[in-house]
Amino acid sequence: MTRDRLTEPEPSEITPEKVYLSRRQFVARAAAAAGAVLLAGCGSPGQTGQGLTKSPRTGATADEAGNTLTPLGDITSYNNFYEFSFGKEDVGAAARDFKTRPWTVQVGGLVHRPHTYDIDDMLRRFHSEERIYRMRCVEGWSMVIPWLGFPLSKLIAEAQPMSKARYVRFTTLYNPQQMPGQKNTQFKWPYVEGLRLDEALHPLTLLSNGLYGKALKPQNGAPLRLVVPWKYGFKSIKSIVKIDLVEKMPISLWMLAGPDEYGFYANVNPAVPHPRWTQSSERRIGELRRRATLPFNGYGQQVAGLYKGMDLKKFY
Ligand SMILES: Nc1nc2c(c(=O)[nH]1)N[C@H]1C(S)=C(S)[C@@H](COP(=O)(O)O)O[C@H]1N2
Ligand SMILES: [Mo]
Repeated sequence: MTRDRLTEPEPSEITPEKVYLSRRQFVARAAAAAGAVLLAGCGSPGQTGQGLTKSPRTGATADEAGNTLTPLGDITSYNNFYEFSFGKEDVGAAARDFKTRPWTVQVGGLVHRPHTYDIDDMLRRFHSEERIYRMRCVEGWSMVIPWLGFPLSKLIAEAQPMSKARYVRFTTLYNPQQMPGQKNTQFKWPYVEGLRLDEALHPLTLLSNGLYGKALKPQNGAPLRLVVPWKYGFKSIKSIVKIDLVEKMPISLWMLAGPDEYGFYANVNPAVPHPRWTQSSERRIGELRRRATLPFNGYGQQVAGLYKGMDLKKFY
């Protein structure tokens, strides 16, 4: 299973050409991947620890469509979090000492009741539930993750949006001291993402603080990250400090980094290839053969109505 990770596109293929990786980073990543091969086969699926494939919270082992949960160890050791590292298998170690307390989340912009929440007050106020979602990265790999979280709509309702508010803008912590990747000036930090207000209010849209029944690890976006399961993974912004209701479409970090490659909507769409690779199939982490990618990542019944009348090829 670890072995086919070697066939993933290299970061140099994934990131826009503009922000091409240094050879040193590439070599370090290849070495880490080669070392990991030796560990393949360790751990017993469905049991404890790294191989865990059963939610301790609900006992669930699969999503509503029968897709088995990705083992905990894979979810926590194969990450995209450029603030820490471009190498997926290095993020966990690089983020290990990331300070997630004290932490505040500022909710503001075009709202009648702006509020800065202490993260623990927020989590006491909005109770977390388990939601098993498929996550499809724009790079062509996917996982099935038992998140803990609460609907973003509850937080937005409490803020009372003004009628002018049309979009929601999310911002990750900016702290180059703690997040060394932010010293790379080829990206415009902090990481920013956005949703249309109706997307943000959709019942599937989650603010997550945990997975597999436990608090998020830093590499997965602790202490609070967004999860939008019908969009490519990059929309699911990590380690959020600010949520603003705004009038105009927010410009995300990825729209700035690769305007021809990463759009605002980023709905999973097998019919629209990335300019440099297909989106018609994906590799589920833990499986050898690729599987077909589904429109809206399989959540079309719930979300397709949000895009009625829009040309989904144009609005990537
Ligand atoms: N702040 C921030 N959020 C981020 C990213 C990032 O680099 N920085 N990477 C995104 C991408 S490309 C993906 S696929 C998912 C990965 O989430 P995971 O590591 O928890 O699986 O996080 C998204 N959120
Ligand atoms: Mo991604």
